[in-house]
Amino acid sequence: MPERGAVMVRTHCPYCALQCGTRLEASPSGGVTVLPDEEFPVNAGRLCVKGWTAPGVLTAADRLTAPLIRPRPGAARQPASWAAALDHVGRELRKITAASGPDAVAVFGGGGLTNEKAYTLGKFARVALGTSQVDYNGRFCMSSAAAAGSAAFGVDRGLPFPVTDLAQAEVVLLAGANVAETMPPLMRHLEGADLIVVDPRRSATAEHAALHLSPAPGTDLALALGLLHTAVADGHLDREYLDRRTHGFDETWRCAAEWWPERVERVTGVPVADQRAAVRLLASARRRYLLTGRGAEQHSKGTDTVSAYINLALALGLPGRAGSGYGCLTGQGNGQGGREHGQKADQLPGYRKITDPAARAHVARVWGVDPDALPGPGPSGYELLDSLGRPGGPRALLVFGSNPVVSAPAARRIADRLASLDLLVVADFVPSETVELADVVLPVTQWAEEDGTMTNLEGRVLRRRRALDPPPGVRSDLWVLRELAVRLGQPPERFPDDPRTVFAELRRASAGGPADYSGIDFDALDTPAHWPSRAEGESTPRLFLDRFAHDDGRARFRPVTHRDAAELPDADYPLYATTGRVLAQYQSGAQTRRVPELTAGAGEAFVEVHPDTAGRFGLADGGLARVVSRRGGTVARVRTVASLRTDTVFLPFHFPDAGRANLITNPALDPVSRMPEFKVCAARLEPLEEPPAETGGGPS
Ligand SMILES: Nc1nc2c(c(=O)[nH]1)N[C@H]1C(S)=C(S)[C@@H](COP(=O)(O)OP(=O)(O)OC[C@H]3O[C@@H](n4cnc5c(=O)[nH]c(N)nc54)[C@H](O)[C@@H]3O)O[C@H]1N2
Ligand SMILES: Nc1nc2c(c(=O)[nH]1)N[C@H]1C(S)=C(S)[C@@H](COP(=O)(O)OP(=O)(O)OC[C@H]3O[C@@H](n4cnc5c(=O)[nH]c(N)nc54)[C@H](O)[C@@H]3O)O[C@H]1N2
Ligand code: SF4
Ligand SMILES: [Mo]
Repeated sequence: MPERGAVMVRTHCPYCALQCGTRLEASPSGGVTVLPDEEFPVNAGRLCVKGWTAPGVLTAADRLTAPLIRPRPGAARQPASWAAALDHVGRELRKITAASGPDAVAVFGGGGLTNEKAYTLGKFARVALGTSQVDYNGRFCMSSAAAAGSAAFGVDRGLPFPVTDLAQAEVVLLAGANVAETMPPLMRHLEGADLIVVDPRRSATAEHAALHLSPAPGTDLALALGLLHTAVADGHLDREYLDRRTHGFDETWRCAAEWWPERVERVTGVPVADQRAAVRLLASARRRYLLTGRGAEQHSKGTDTVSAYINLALALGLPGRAGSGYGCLTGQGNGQGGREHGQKADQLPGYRKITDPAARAHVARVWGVDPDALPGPGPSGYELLDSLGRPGGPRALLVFGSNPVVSAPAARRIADRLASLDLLVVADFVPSETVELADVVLPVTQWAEEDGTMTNLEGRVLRRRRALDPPPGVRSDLWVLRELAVRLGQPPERFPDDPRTVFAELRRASAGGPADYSGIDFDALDTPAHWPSRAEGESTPRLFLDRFAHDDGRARFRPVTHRDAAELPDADYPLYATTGRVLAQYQSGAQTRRVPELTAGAGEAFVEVHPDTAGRFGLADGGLARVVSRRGGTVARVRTVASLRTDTVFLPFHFPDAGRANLITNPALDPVSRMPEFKVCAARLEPLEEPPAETGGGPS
């Protein structure tokens, strides 16, 4: 029972793509408590520690509550009224555009933005700014899986089935996903299955596995080819399924035929016996799933790697069959919706292509503009960030929902690019490391203070609901975009700031596209609605049961073969360094580093090292090390882990300043998805003296 005077609101966690259902209780005194929503099937009464503590960010001591402006280059920032801040940004943007053209202004969005914000941000870039220079942090997250999924199935929806289907699985292969830490409530649906975990580390998830395969970072492609090889050699090919539902197996087999198990063992380090055991386990079950996460995807060959895993799933006849399937575990809160509605460089709403004349005509009609006025595709996330302030590159950037100073690869280089801009505008609710560099800071509302929709990893569209009033001085992202658009000469009615009105427009803009939301009613979202929804009330929890989304209804094998990571260990940098996440921190840590319960156990940068390797480099457990690559060095506390490969070290990327894992990561890009190689580079370790007194978030 809510306390007297308290209001109970059903909404969802602000963080990951699971979008656990929550009940918020806002007390009249202004506080808010969170409880899991027992009725929401994804988390069914559970939350992880980040979900339980999410209200802490609402009341963060350093929460942004007034706009800030740097009046002149080099001057200190000062608080300003909203009118002054928006007028200043409008004037500067008009000046830059007049001098250097519309592409001199760039936009960087985020997969945590609601559908309405992501949609409006893309529209704002194309219509109010007229720029092609727009992309978002999902490029660093979902892009490889999206490219491979679209190629195979004709459409990209992370999971083409509800997570509750996994509860019936007998075997689940998790490739590069540490869900025990990154989506803990998901583990409950996996309890009945034998898990095969592919991870260079014996991760928390691997601890639950029936079988743990531990390839060297960057060698999954060889491993997946080898598993396909063994599956075929041992007679597990589903010929009937191949003939009826797929194209292109023969060419794919010609690639996999060359990856016999002994060769795969030499490249990956996974013993032949373990490869065979994995195939035997997969083949022994009727209900089986193959899921990929960032460990397999964040590579300069991420797209081919996901394709290789999909090829394996297709050869066994998994996708599009009740009780089986392939899926990619989407990451950010709105990682799915955020990649559908047009904040991506090559995209218009509804997952339409910006190069498709029919798509341009449709969306331009909804927006009330001339299709020829819409710009073409722009550069990908990393390429966009790396071009900032260079000759011919953008001179201004607007950031909504990302903290690239911590999360972009080769972070020092990107921070330098941001610092070289004439104008950096950041909308956020906390002073992130990227906010610290901004010339104009715009303080915005958080999850519990706003309405909107999010689309979780199952393509399920959800309602985010407002439970309490934002602090005075804070405005919504939609309001900010409308006010800026008006200052750029747009009619205000073209940029509504009411989420319900924006969603109604998004329905029309997405109608007929691959991610079709036209049948979804904002006010009826207590009833699950999985896209595509082409008619009022239609929901599609399971895709592909009858046909795949290609014109002929068949899935496509994609022939791929192994290649090395962009950088391999050598005499100077003898180790593989890989990066990822821990349970108690989220992404760049901008939010979770402000919650004391979370920093208590995970408050500073660390590096996992095998004890023998630590000894070899003169390091002690609990001491400090510099982890050095060709891009630079990062400072981390040594944690010796006996189950780790001796040739590999692991760093979480949640920490700021000198503790940023991204000071060492390699920005080599996948040729198809333009995903950077977050998951492997060559590195060495150096012991470091303890500094006299600790400063900042990282041990610097
Ligand atoms: N606690 C927490 N949860 C989160 C997030 C968070 O920041 N913190 N972020 C959310 C987001 S946006 C995302 S994208 C998801 C990510 O979710 P995951 O993909 O589960 O997360 P990661 O830790 O990045 O990577 C998973 C595993 O990949 C392994 N790995 C490294 N290199 C390789 C390799 O070459 N091959 C294979 N097979 N594995 C490798 C790492 O050791 C790691 O255990 O998590 C979401 N949930
Ligand atoms: N080395 C390494 N680097 C990685 C990864 C890795 O595995 N290894 N993973 C990559 C992946 S998968 C991802 S998704 C990225 C994520 O990295 P980032 O893009 O930096 O993600 P966040 O830390 O979530 O940053 C979101 C920022 O936006 C703010 N914010 C949140 N919601 C809103 C909103 O609604 N409006 C506005 N205006 N602001 C908001 C938050 O306060 C925060 O400052 O990192 C990538 N970087
Ligand atoms: S698993 Fe994800 S959505 Fe659920 S409580 Fe944790 S962070 Fe929030
Ligand atoms: Mo992500």
